[in-house]
Amino acid sequence: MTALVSVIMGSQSDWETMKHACDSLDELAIPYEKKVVSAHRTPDLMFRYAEEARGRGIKVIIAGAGGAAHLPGMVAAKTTLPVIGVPVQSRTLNGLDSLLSIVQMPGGVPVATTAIGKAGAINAGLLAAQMLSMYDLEVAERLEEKRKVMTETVMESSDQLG
Ligand code: RP5
Repeated sequence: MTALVSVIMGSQSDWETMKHACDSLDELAIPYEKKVVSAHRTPDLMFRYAEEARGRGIKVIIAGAGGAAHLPGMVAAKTTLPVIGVPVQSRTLNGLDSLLSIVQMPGGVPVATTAIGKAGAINAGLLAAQMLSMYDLEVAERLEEKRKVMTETVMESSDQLG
């Protein structure tokens, strides 16, 4: 099945975080591709990848990076597809460096930035699905169902407080 979402990350070490974005997409049966593309170590590949993504049928790009996290912003500079940036939690600065690197884009080149780490990666997958759901009613239905289950789970946990 042709991938609709691209999940890219600056390093293999980001996978521990970015796999949660893939889990969200798997749960909603959305076809995606995943790849390591580094802004600093493979800049030419990054530009080519961003330039060709729309032509290959990709609708949304999720880009995760940590530290000097230039990947989401530089990919956004080379495509008009929506880009969701996930700040990976760095060891030295806890991900605040990643967050600030990704979130402070100049006017004209947007990146939708999520929370740092696992929650951000989960939400990046969900947000990509919600974008697709504007034109795909089956995805919209799956999202509604997922919300319903989440609500029921919270209600049940509340009942068990004693
Ligand atoms: C960034 O540098 C990556 O996104 C990663 O979060 C960070 C560290 O990369 P490694 O040194 O672990 O490969 O480009």
